[in-house]
Amino acid sequence: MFWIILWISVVIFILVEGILIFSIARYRERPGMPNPFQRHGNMTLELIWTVIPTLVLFVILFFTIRGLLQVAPENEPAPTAAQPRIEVTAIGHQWWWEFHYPNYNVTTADTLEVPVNATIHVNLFSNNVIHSFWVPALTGKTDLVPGHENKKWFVAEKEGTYLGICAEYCGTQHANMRFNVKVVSSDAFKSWMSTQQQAAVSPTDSLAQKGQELFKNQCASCHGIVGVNVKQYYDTQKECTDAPGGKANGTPECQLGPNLTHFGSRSLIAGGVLDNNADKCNPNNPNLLQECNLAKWLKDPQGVKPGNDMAIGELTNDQIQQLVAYLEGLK
Ligand code: HEC
Ligand SMILES: [Cu+2]
Repeated sequence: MFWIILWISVVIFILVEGILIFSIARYRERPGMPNPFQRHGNMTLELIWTVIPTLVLFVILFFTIRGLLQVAPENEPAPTAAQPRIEVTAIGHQWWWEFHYPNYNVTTADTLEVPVNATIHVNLFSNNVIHSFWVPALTGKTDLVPGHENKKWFVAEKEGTYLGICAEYCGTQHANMRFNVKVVSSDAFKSWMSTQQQAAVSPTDSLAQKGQELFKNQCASCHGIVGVNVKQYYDTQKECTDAPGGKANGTPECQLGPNLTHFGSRSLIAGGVLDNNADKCNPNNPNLLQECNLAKWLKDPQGVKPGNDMAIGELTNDQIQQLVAYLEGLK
């Protein structure tokens, strides 16, 4: 449709500009010329320049309607052995994405991992402002509207990692509200899922153990780690509602920040504002604070992503080293 409209416009542009330039040159005023003939109310001309644009617009209308029918949503296919159905709730926060898999009781953030050739049924939930779920290479935009349950479905036919973004302005860090859709084989999905379902590993080295203590003291009010400060994954769609019975942010069932149980296996930090470059995050790296993005984040979350909800006091470099050792070990 784009190319058709473009070519129609190119033809009209060349025609109109051509006549204009020709007239400017051919009929320009010369010394001693009389006033030109004044024409008014010519029926033939009026008809020509009304009918031609009308016809052009009808041609465009035809291709527009054809395009609309091509992209109109079909009904969600019934699940089969070859094309199973994976249900996930995408929860829009200011400003990061949480993904809850109700049938597996798993909650993660920043990356939506799904099997190839499956029907991905996405429930869209927000309890704050309107966001919009958009993965340009896989599926169109659908809004997350507080108090209104939207849903959508899509099928990814090729393995790979696809960029997703929030497509509805939702506050100052709206542009840093990205996510990945990681499409993997169904076997890889199963093994990823069985890891995700386990509680976090207990750290064995002393640096990471100190990191865990720090986490319990300074981070557990906003972040959940299964096996440390929360018993199981929580479903913020159910828990963090404004409705009666819904819990306030900060209760164990409804944390303000992302669930970190398997943070070390994730590839993005805080809505994709940084990559989780774990290879640079060996706690013995002498340039940890310059090279490891997790360390940068912990050093100054407000500098990296101004206005975000992670407001913490300053950590010492030793504390950052301990937290990096602990969190990157949570594979
Ligand atoms: C006041 C609540 C709060 C406290 C306390 C807090 N955080 Fe956060 N944290 C957040 C929020 C909210 C985000 C997401 C910010 C965003 O992306 O906009 C976040 C993001 C993160 C992320 C990125 C996670 C991801 O999946 O992208 C890490 C890692 C993290 N915090 C670690 C910590 C550590 C370690 C501490 C303790 C020193 C801590 N946080 C204390 C609220 C908090
Ligand atoms: Cu948003």
